[in-house]
Amino acid sequence: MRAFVALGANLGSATAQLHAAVRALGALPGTRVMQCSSLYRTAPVGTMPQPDFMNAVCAVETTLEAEALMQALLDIERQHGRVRDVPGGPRSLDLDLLLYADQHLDTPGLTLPHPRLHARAFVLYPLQEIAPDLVIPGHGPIEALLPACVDQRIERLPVLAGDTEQPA
Ligand code: PH2
Ligand code: MG
Ligand code: MG
Repeated sequence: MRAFVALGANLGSATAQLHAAVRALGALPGTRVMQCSSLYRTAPVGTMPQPDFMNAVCAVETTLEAEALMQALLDIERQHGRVRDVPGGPRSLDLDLLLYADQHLDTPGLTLPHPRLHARAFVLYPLQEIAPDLVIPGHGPIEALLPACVDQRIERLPVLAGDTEQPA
């Protein structure tokens, strides 16, 4: 199945964390990373003042079921030092399952499609970069969702591989 994973970080070596996360995704059982977007520097969305984020989106092909994949993402977060102290606060690594094939799911641990993906520039722009024709189940074509996010600051960074840049 094809799934899309959002990657984010705004603590420590954010870019290095995202690269490490891509490697960890590719090492999951039955899972291959098919595409990665550029890195994006993005203004924090939400009420809490915090540093800019680095964000990206990857497409994976996986034989894992959606809930097993979500558990694996949480394991990778923990292995990379994620501490869940302040809800919505800065994080060293955040991996969100955005879409899993065209599956709809609503369980305590996982909602698919991700409930906020359609309103977040830091997800939609990198997702559009790797899947421009994507139709978000329940929300429509990705390009139709972008105009509502134009007020969210986002900057596509030119270099991906080997980058050591950190958020400002
Ligand atoms: N993640 C959040 C809340 N706000 N803002 C940006 N720019 N990038 C994120 O990844 C992000 C956020 C909760 O997971
Ligand atoms: Mg998140
Ligand atoms: Mg998360």
